[in-house]
Amino acid sequence: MPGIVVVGAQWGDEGKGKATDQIGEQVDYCVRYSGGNNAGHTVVANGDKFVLHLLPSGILNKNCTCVIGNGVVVDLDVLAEELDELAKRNVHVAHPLLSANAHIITSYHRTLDRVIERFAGSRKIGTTGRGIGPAYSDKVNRIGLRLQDLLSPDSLREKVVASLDQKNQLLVKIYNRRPIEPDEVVDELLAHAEALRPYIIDTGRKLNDELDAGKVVLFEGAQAHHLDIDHGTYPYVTSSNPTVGGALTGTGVGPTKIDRVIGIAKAYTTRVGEGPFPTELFDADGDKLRADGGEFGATTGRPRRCGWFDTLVVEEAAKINGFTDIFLTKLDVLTGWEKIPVCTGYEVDGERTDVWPMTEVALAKATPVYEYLPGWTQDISDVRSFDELPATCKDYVHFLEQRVHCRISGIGVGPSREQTIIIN
Ligand code: 2SA
Ligand code: GDP
Ligand code: MG
Repeated sequence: MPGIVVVGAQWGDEGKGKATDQIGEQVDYCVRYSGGNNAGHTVVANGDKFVLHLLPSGILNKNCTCVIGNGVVVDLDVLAEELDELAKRNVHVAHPLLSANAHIITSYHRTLDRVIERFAGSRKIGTTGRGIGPAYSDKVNRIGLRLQDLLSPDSLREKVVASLDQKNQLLVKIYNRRPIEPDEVVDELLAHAEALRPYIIDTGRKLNDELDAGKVVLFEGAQAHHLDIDHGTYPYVTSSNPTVGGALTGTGVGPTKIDRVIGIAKAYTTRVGEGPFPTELFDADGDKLRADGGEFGATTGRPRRCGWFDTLVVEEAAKINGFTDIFLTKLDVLTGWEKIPVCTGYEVDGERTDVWPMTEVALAKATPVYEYLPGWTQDISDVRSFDELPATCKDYVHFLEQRVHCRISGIGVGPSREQTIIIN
């Protein structure tokens, strides 16, 4: 089993960190392929909680080499801080290998992200403010800085000057901010250069060589299908490709090396930031899901919007990414509801549909159609085999499986590594 991809099936925070950490025990490499430190991936290992933003979630597994692929945008301060934080907690990990082609998030990207959001008013996206969008914009505009530029200070300086030329005009004339001094930025970046030099490599070549030698590589998605710049609820999306294609372009590995694509889906739905969310609850039920599930942003601490499981959301993700199987997480959070609503269709302009709408206008009008499944009261957090789950809980899992047309191969019944049911 050479290449395994983990992809979020909803709007993020499905529990990808926990799944990646767990699979990380059995793989040789764990690679981040998209996004940056906008991600908040939680791993609970031996009772200790770690929230990883930029470091791959396999980092806590001693035998797993971690890689930050070319599709990632890297904030150098955050990389150093995350490694320091682990060391302070007496967790000594190997430094990840870094793609020479990965782009850099600078202080001006962070500034622009926050200023643009502030000026956007009602059209804001609800970004994490980590500079993600501006860094990817520079990449696409071909004025980005890459990790390899840290190895050539003169060329780095030229690129910073060129990039700031446009941005300073915007900051001063439109946003009424002070211009940014190129030398300050160059100094900030070069302060990291010597420490990073040994780890900046051609990760595409390395991963392919290792895959050819029979090693197993796990590609860890960040964010999720419906936050994808191409397939998500545009414009309320992140600026990269969390979907399965991003695992290829974001690392330099071909599709023939991938033989498993695991979708991670929460047993209900959450979203953080702006954008459409048909099953969102605005009442006490939503507050209860948020409280029971601890639904607060792992990076920003923002309360997450909560709602019922939406089969159209997950079926679409399963189809477009070609999920081989799904891990259903946080099923324990649903314990205690007498009836659990599941959205199995939308009404749009009086017409029923059971597939994801094509246009944002149709999605904005979609009202969910629910089926109601009986709940269960038994605490399932200590259950470790599917057969031991309450009958109504098993029925809930089977119902979702049928509606999303994909096998559920694992169930999360708590945040710890061992609180998992594997279904063979
Ligand atoms: P950005 O910062 O440009 O990527 O924001 C664009 C949209 O993408 C959403 N986004 C996320 N959604 C869920 N979880 C994310 N990570 C953190 C977490 C979020 C947090 O694990 O909880 O702490 O707030 C994440 N990262 C980006 C974002 O909300 C925008 O809707
Ligand atoms: P990610 O971004 O997809 O890695 O998810 P986050 O870490 O942002 O959010 C998932 C949250 O749910 C974290 O606090 C996890 O510790 C927790 N979690 C993951 N799986 C389960 C589960 O099966 N049950 C419960 N109760 N919590 C879980
Ligand atoms: Mg998260």
